[in-house]
Amino acid sequence: MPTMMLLPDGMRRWSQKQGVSLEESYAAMTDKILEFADWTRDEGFSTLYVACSSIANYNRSPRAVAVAMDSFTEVVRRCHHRLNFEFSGTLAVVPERWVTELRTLRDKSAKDAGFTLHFVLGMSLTREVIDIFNRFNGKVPVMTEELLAENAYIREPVDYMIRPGGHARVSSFFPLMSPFAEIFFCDVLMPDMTRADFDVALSDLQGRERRFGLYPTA
Ligand code: GPP
Ligand code: MG
Repeated sequence: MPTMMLLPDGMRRWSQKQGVSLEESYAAMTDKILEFADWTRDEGFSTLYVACSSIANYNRSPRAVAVAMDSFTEVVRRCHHRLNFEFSGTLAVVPERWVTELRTLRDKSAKDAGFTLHFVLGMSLTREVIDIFNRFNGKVPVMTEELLAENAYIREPVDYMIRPGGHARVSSFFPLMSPFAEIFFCDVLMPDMTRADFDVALSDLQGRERRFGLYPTA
């Protein structure tokens, strides 16, 4: 079963556009991620990864961090009874109260639901590699691809990535072990994303010839 990764973006701009608070805008994101998970599940994906934050995002104001973390956590509060929930990332940069609640929700989540929602927090490719190196330095003879994969924030390859919000970049959000992930960028701000926008993204992604570095098959 294929895997999907969502990079939600554009909540500050949506709050300005709608003339609402950041809290209301992030609440709209919460609703939309829940919908997005259902769309993904309906389409036969095994897992939806959500790139919730980079390390740099924790340098925002305490209020901005709290609004974002509360809104992501609210997603899990509302759906952990009907899907499996996992999370990973640079957890040392995430304020403890959210890590604690996410751990509790993960442990209570529906492990055999057949669909996983997986949050990645504090993403950073350099920090990810440095932390893995330091964990194993001197303890293994050589670093291997297997060891890297077993300890990466996302262990399996991500097939498709969708980034709403109008920015054609992945910044810190690229999954380390997914060199052949197909990426779709769209202008719609995350809270405005509709099922029709999702369908356009998915049919574009599914229509691509994935070559994995090879020449096309004849
Ligand atoms: C997306 O919207 C940003 C995030 C989902 C990361 C927030 C996580 C933190 C821990 C702070 P935005 O807030 O960047 O809006 P815009 O793209 O409109 O500036
Ligand atoms: Mg942004």
